[in-house]
Amino acid sequence: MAQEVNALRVRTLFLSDLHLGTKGCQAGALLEFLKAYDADTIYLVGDIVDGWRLKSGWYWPQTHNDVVQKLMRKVRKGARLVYLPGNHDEFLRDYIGVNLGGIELADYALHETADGKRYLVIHGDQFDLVVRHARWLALLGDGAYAAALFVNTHLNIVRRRLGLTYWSLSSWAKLKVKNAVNYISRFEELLAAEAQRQEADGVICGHIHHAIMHDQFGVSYVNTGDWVESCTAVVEHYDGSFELIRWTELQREAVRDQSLPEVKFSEKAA
Ligand SMILES: [Mn+2]
Repeated sequence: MAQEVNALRVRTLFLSDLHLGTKGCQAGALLEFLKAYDADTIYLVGDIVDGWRLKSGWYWPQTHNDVVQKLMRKVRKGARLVYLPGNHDEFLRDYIGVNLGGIELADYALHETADGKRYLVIHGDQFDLVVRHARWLALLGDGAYAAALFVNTHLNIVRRRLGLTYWSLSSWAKLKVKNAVNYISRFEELLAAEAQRQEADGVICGHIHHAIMHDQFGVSYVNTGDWVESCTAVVEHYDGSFELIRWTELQREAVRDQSLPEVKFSEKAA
């Protein structure tokens, strides 16, 4: 076992798309990450528990429980936990505004950074145009699409039908790189526009499993990524600056650094 590391304290931690309850969730890596970082405020930016998958068969190993326990332990130790449900944990949208055992549930949040900037924090499925890829919708055209979006927002059952095909960006990207790039930039543009509409300095979202930080669309766009493929998170330091953490890459670097003396030793021995 690795030596116990003192957790690095940050002002805010943003995590999304854990997809607990699915085999894809990299709960082990996530646990290590949660041991390494502590925060005053934690935002769970949607798709934390995958309710759709759980319905089609219970998958809940001990490590997934450990993740929940780890988060709750942080709450007991004084962290503020804000949970903004996404489309995969939309069953929690029925509890918006409720405080569940110290967890604040909300549709979206406006986060103020240490240096006074305001960020819209939201999962992002609300602005997902991927429903366009449902063939019957594409056939109906733009007017029907707008109507469908409205229905989508108001009828859980329709939403679930639209989303039932779990859409994996990476597998789709392999299929149609150009379309995926267009899709991502369209999503980013819409989220940036919503941030501007709400007079925020930026947006922090998840949903498309594509971690990145940029300001190509007039405001800051921050995507927290996911813990299915990329194992990424975003932290806000005490000076208000943001950092995108690519956990598996950090781990690889750490292992490389630690193994250097060993490599030298074995070279000598050989
Ligand atoms: Mn989502």
